[in-house]
Amino acid sequence: MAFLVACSSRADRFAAEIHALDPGLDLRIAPHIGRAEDIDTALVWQPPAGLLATLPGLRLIVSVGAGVDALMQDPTLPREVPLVRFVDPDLTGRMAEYIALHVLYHHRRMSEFRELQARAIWNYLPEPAAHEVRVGLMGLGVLGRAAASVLKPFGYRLRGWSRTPRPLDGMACFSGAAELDAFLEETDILAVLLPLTPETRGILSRGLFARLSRTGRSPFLPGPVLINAGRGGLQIDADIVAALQAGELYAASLDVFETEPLPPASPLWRHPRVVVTPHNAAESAPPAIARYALRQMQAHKRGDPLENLVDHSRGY
Ligand code: NDP
Ligand code: OXD
Repeated sequence: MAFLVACSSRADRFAAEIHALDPGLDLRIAPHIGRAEDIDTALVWQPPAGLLATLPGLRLIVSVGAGVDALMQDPTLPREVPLVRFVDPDLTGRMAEYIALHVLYHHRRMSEFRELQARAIWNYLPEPAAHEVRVGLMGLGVLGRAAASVLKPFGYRLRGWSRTPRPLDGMACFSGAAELDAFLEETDILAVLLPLTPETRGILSRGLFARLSRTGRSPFLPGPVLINAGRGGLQIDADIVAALQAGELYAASLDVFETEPLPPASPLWRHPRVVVTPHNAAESAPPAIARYALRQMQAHKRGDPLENLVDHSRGY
C-alpha cells in the first residue's frame, strides 16, 4: 500500500517530513504516482484535477488545509472516501495570534497612528478600553473558539455566531440566519472564521456591514472593523472598499481575497486603514502536517474513528 502526496506547493517538504517519521512507507509524489492501484492514502492541497478519482484503492484523503472548500467544489472528488481536514494546535495557535493581533491593532487605532507617524505628527487619539469594545466572532469552530479564549483575558465583550447553537462561557452566542441581526447590531469588531460553503459565499457584503454596531457603539472607535481570515469567497472586495469610503466600515484586516494573489490594481492595497496579508494567517506547518497525516492513516488502518471528518452535506 502506498501514500501519495498530491500538493500544488511544498509537496517535497511534506514528503521529506513523512519519510523522516516513517522511512519504510511507500511514498509517492504526484505526478509520479506509479501503479495507481497501490495508493490507499492521499495528502492533498489543490491536487491535479481529477487525479483522486483515478485511484481505485484510495481509502483516506487528508487535506493539508483546514478549509476544504476547493475540494468540495471539485465534481470529481470521490465522495465515498473519507476526507479529514487539518486541525492541529500549531495552526490553531497561529490563527488565534492573528486574530488577537488585528483586534488589538484596530482597537488601539494603530492605522491612524501609523498615518500620523508618516507625517511626523505627535497627536493624541482617544481609545476605548477593551471592556468597551464588542468583538463578534463569526464562526465558533476550532479556530473561532481558540480566538475567543485568547481575546477573553483582555476583557473584550465577546459574542459569537455559528450555524447551530454553540453556547460558550462568557460570550453571547447566536446562531442561524434568524439571529444574525442580533449578533451584528452589537458588534464593533467583526472577526470572521467561517468556512466557505454555498450558504456563506458572499456573506460579507455592504448590506451586512450596514447592520454592524448599530446600538451603543463603543466610544472613540470611529466605526465598525472587519477582520477576515476565513476565505476570500466570503467577502465582496468592492463592497469593502465602498463601505470604507462611506464610513460604514472604519478599518479592515484581510488575509483572504476573492482573487489570490490580490491583484496589484486593487484599491485595498493602498487604503490607509486596510491591512493586507497574503493568506498567511495560519500556515499548515510541514512537520505538524506529517505527524497528523500519519496518525490519521494509522488510526484508519486500525479501524479507529477518524478525527475532523468533513461532512459533505454541510460542506465543511
Ligand atoms: P470549523 O469547521 O471548526 O468551524 C466552522 C464554524 O463556522 C462553526 O462554528 C460553524 O457552525 C460555522 N458555520 C459554518 N457554516 C455556517 C453558516 N452557514 N452560518 C453560520 N455559521 C456557520 O472550522 P475551523 O474553525 O477549523 O476553520 C474555519 C475556516 O478558517 C476554515 O474553513 C478555513 O476556510 C479558514 N482558515 C483560514 C486560514 C488562513 O490562513 N487564512 C487557515 C486555516 C483555516 P457550527 O458550529 O454550527 O458547525
Ligand atoms: C487552510 C488555509 O485552510 O491555510 O488551512 O487557508
